[in-house]
Amino acid sequence: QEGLGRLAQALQHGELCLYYQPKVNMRDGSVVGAEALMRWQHPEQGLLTPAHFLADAEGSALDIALGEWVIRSALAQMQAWQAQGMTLPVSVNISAHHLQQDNFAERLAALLAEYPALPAGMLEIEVLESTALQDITRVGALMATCRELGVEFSLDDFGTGYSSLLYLKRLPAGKLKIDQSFIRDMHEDGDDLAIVQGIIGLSEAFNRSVVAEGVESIEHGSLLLHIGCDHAQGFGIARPMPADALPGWAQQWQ
Ligand code: G
Ligand code: G
Ligand code: NA
Repeated sequence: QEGLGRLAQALQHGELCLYYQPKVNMRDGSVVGAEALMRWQHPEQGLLTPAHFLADAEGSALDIALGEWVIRSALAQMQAWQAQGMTLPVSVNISAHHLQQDNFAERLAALLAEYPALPAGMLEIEVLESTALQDITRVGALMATCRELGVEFSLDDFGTGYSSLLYLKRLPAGKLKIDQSFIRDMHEDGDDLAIVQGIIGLSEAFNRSVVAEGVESIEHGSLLLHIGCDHAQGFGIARPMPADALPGWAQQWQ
């Protein structure tokens, strides 16, 4: 497949990079982390987001190579930031296909070992609730193994999957990310607000932390604080940005 070959070449030629979108604690103003988001600096088409190229790779060997590149790049970036005096946990998006490889935990341990000065607890893996997570018992055991290495998990787009509550019950992920579709209109749509409040209540009952995605406005932020969700990510706080821009952004945000 031509698209896949070109994407593999992009990986080899260093055309891929990670953008970072900050996550903040709105209550005390601190920057609590950043999500790494893949970009392709395409020589003809300019900067491409994953929607334009990542679907082709799903479920392929390239999917795994890309995921390992993302983990290694995020670890290297955290180390570089740390050398500049900024300690910032980073979350990466890992596909269900990659996560379910038999040697995932061993490979992750090997990647972490390349960066011995970084506490493993600074890396977080975002997992989509997806039908592609076939064997939930096995995925739960895998998460437990990775957590022993210190790596945290979050359930991404929480509430949009087919079996969110089952995932919540069975998967030892420390964080829930409330999907942006529920945040967008929650100040006008009582159903959305009820769902957001419900997810916050579930997170408390299950002793997980919660992050709101898609926080675009002051109204979103103040309503979330009012109903007990302090952590947020969204265009209203910052758009995804190149790694070099983040230390400067964090300084002026404080
Ligand atoms: O970056 P953007 O806002 O366009 O991201 C679109 C979607 O692509 C996000 O929902 C995210 O989950 C996914 N995505 C971004 N970066 C990566 C990545 O490195 N790996 C995988 N598997 N998905 C990613
Ligand atoms: O689901 P996930 O966490 O991977 O979502 C990341 C995607 O959401 C990226 O494509 C990012 O650019 C996008 N995103 C982040 N914040 C906002 C926002 O406030 N509004 C909208 N519409 N998209 C956002
Ligand atoms: Na994500």
